[in-house]
Amino acid sequence: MLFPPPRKIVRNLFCLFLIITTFFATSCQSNKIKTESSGYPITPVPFTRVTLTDDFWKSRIETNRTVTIPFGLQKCEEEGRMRNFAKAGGLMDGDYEGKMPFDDTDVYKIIEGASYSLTVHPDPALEAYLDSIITLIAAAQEEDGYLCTWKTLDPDTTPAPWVEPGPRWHNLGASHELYNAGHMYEAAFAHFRATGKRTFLNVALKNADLVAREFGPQKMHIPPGHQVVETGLVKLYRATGDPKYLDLAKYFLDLRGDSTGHQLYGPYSQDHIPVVDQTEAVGHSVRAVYMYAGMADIASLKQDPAYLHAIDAIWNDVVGKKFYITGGIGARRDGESFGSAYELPNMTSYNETCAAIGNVYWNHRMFLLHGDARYMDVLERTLYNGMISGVSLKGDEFFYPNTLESDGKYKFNQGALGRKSWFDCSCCPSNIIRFIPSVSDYMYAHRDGDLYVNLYIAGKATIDMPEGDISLTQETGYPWDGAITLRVDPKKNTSLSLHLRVPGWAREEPVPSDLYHYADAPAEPVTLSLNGEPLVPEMKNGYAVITRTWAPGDVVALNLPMPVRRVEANPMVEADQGKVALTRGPLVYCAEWVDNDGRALDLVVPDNAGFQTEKSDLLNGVTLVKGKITDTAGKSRQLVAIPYYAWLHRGSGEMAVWLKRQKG
Ligand code: FUB
Ligand code: ZN
Repeated sequence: MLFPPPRKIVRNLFCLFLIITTFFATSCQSNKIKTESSGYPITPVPFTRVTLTDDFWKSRIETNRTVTIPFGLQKCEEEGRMRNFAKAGGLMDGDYEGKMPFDDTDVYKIIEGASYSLTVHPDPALEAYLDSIITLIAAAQEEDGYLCTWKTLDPDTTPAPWVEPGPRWHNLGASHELYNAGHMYEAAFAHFRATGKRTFLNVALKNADLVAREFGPQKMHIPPGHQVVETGLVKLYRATGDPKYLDLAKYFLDLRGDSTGHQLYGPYSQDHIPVVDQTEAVGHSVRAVYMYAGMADIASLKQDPAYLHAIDAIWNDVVGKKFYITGGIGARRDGESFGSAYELPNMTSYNETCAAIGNVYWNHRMFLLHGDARYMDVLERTLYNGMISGVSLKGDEFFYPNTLESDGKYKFNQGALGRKSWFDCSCCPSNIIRFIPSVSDYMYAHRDGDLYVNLYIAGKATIDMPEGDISLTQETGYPWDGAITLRVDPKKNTSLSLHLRVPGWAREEPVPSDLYHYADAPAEPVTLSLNGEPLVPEMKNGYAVITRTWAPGDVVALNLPMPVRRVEANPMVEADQGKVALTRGPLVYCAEWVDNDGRALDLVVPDNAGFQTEKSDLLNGVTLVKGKITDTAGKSRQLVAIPYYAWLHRGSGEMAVWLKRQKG
């Protein structure tokens, strides 16, 4: 079954009536995004202008489209998330189904991912199904714009013991009403952008108008416990050009650490001091990164130096002290939160998939603000390791935490030892669904006469530069191979600076801080040629910059040597002392029991061990890393390591990213 049949919908005449009236009511309004510019100094090239031809991401996106999206929709239908909207809209009887006050958001996030998917892969059946769900969502919206199904259905009961029942906006630290709203805004923006239809956007705007009426200095003067409404509001600002939404986003951020209207929630919700005074990443990691993304939006769109100063400091704290080599963040299981500086345990590492995705959102914004490749280094490391590990190769099972070590016994994944098909709190699967289709959003960007190439993924892009349209065609086997050719095809001869990111991993800097360093001989140098002639480019902020007048058919070849590299952690990271991690290009490797005689935690990788790589058909065609090593008993062993993202597809057992360097 491709999609769960929208049976309750087509049968319902009332819904048909709603569709028709909504259509007529909205057909006179604009179907274009008002502020197409992102509002950042650097403009990202949207994924809609990029066609991928690679094996790695294209197949992930296709799996997301054909497996994960339908699977997520089916789960939402089975578990009552769709019915909750129908019930709140009076289309059927019954109580709220679900254990979380934010089950609505899974539906929103899947609509967001499905909308992005539709943009690059039109699918009338999916589009019609989304129309049906949006009709239900619109029905669930109360007269004045309020929309949160569990509250509408019965404010006197609660889906979870940790949320107090009560009227609207009661217990806002836990109720997730504005968290629901934020994901609704983000999804509505995506749906509008993808389809040009205002159906969902109008629901979101009506809700945001209510929020704008009810929250303010002399009114409800309380921030939400969980951030995301801020970035959602910024998107509504982009959709409409109405500064009210942008101001409201800043208002909510400024409320943090301000106890005049509420008792502070504390560091868990980043509500201990004003955001502009925050310099360290604390508390719940997903809340935090969504907030930092929102702060970046305000720093840029409102050109606010205090915001900029704060997120720069927080970024240094994360990347310098709280960042796993896999790109994971949020070390502590307790409170799903950041740990203290250098607190990066392996076996118990939490690293929620949502936090990795939020970190991508945040770092992309940091790049758009600063134009420095270091943010893309963080983004890339997260993308290829601690984010993509969150979904199985088949696309129907998920990690919530992404641990760096397993003894094959500890059920680290919400009570399971393997990826699970769904969770009571299914934020991670639905976040994967919304994120994957837009991966190519992060590849290219431009500012004036500068064109940035940030990620190496084979495909073709058409970039709308002020100088005229430019086509870029990338050929590469990345992430398995660091040879990249880029054909530049301006419509006519065009003068511009091409900024090719030379990843930190190819510049002897695995991360842009002293948290990790390479502990072996430097790799061969990176080389570059233009139309076959070697070129020594100017290096600026991590980019090889080639400034010239480009002619159609110019070809740049960049070669990023990809030897297996040994990484060591800063001595302050206790968990990694005496250990080494193996990486190759952007990929972090791990040893899994199944390839290593049933064990992984007893492996010893001496400093003089040599490594070979071997292309394989395993796990959808990964390149293996092999080497002669020993074990803790002193026995000679053959190490076989696989990319971290691909572990736990072949049964559970020991796994380690960080391997001992010595027997003792
Ligand atoms: O609270 C909503 C989501 O549920 C959070 O972002 C996740 O960490 C999970 O706790
Ligand atoms: Zn999650």
